Amino acid sequence: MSQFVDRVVLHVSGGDGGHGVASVHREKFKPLGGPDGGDGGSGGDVVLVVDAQVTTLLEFHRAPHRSAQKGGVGKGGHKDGADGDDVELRVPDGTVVSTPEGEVLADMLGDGTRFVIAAGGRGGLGNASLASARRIAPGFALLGEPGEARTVVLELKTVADVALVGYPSAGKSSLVAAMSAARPKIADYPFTTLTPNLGVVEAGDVRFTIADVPGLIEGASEGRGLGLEFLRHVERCSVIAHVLDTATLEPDRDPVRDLDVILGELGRYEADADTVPLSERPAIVVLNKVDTTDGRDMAELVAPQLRERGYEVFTVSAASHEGLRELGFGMARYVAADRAARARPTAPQRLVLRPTASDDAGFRVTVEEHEGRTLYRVSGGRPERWVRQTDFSNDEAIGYLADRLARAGVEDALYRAGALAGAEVVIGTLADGVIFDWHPTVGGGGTVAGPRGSDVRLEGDATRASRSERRLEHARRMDAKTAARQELASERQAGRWVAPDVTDGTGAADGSGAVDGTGAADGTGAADGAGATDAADGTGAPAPEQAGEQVDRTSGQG
Ligand SMILES: Nc1nc2c(ncn2[C@@H]2O[C@H](COP(=O)(O)OP(=O)(O)OP(=O)(O)O)[C@@H](O)[C@H]2O)c(=O)[nH]1
Ligand SMILES: [Mg+2]
Repeated sequence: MSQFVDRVVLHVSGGDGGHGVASVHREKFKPLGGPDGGDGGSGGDVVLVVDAQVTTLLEFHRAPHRSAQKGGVGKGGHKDGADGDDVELRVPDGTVVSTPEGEVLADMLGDGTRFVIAAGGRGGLGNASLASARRIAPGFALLGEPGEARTVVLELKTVADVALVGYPSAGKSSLVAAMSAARPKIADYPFTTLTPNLGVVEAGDVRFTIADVPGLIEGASEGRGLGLEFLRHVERCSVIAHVLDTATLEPDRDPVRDLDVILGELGRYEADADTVPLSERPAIVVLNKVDTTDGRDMAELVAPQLRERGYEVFTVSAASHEGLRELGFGMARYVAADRAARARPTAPQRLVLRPTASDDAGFRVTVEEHEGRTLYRVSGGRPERWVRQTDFSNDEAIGYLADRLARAGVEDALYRAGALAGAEVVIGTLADGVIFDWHPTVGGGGTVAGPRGSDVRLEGDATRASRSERRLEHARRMDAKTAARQELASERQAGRWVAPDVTDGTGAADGSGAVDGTGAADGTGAADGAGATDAADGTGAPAPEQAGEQVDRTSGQG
């Protein structure tokens, strides 16, 4: 217990989602039994849980990297991958979770309070789940998403029920040592204690924690000595115990004057706005070192004055243990009263962090210059997620991505931003996004296929075109596509769009370069998918409206 760790930087990552699988049901006399590829399981979450038995953050200091289990890969025969197990990290009551920049994410109070700190990735859908009237037997599956990774700061604020404050060498650490099992450093020079020492005290049936705060001196609020910084450790204490040295040899000090100096400094400490200022907190006085003759005389002299000022006074000796039993029971009374009054949440609070929820619905297109080229960047929760879910070694999967983007209005937005056929479009960040040469569904910036607007439901057509409209639309699309393809071919011949790793722009499977760098695309899903699609009726002849060529991958990372 000697090491007091009240602030740790923790690196957490949720488990990656398992990949979905593309598979086709096989049975005797029924060679094309339909898609039966299962979904990948979700990755496990990393969850913080308040545990009243835990009193320090020491464990995380020793092992600051924690991650949850991956989701299992889907299998044929409609078998879904298993979900990854969550990882529960036990933290003390009163742990405050914040970002490295200082933004508070959660204030964890109450035994059992839970907080999802890094969500696991969703599993990818298997081809059975992707099948629809439009796409009867998909020859692809979606990749699992990588788990969320983040760095947070854990800080312990409710470290002590009782805060021992006072001048250096008043005997605060000696009292912690005498009353609890903790063994802090004790010495007869000032500022022996540099960080608070925490100890657990049991008095009757009350169990509470006491902490000494590094010694305070006059001017601490202006930074003298160790300053007031350490008072944040006792910001939430139930009672302050002023430890006064009755046997000090310094000429200008006596217990009453010491108390006034400390009260003055506490009054200048600004605690959290929602807590009672430290100077107005219940307080008791502990007159220490009465084992010495001078000390006892001094204690007898000042005790009445202090009682007159309304303090409950305990005369003790950390050295001889005199009065410590009474002091323990006295402290327990204050702690119990405060606990009852505060009505600490007995039921655990439920805290769930969904950091991406707010921007999940929309997306933005921005135009940027990068190394002399114009880039159109699409950023937004959904488009970026769809890219992560795409197996770029499978053209049908790329076509599905293109459909999703078009239906969400990304094409519209690109037109509005001024993009023309062949423009470079990046989805996500340059570092781990994917760069496409853009080939719109409809060329020339004229009418745009599909419903406009950003509120379009992704699956299922919100507005149903009539049959003839749709036929017309299809013809128009095919014309536009042919035109775009010809344009592309001539550009390729002119040598403008040749990427080093792609030769013909359709079948090449680099599988890694085009996918983000998080390791989600390890190729397992893709491999399963490729093996199982041999018999799929959809591979050779994708439905015309699938438009697998719309998004034409030419290069990997920018
Ligand atoms: N005689 C006597 N000496 C004591 C008693 N309590 C503490 N001391 C001595 O006082 C000195 C300071 O004790 P600490 O417990 O280190 O004091 P502290 O308040 O923690 O001091 P800082 O950590 O410097 O703020 C040590 O030499 C202790 O042995 C006591 O009850 N009687
Ligand atoms: Mg000390």
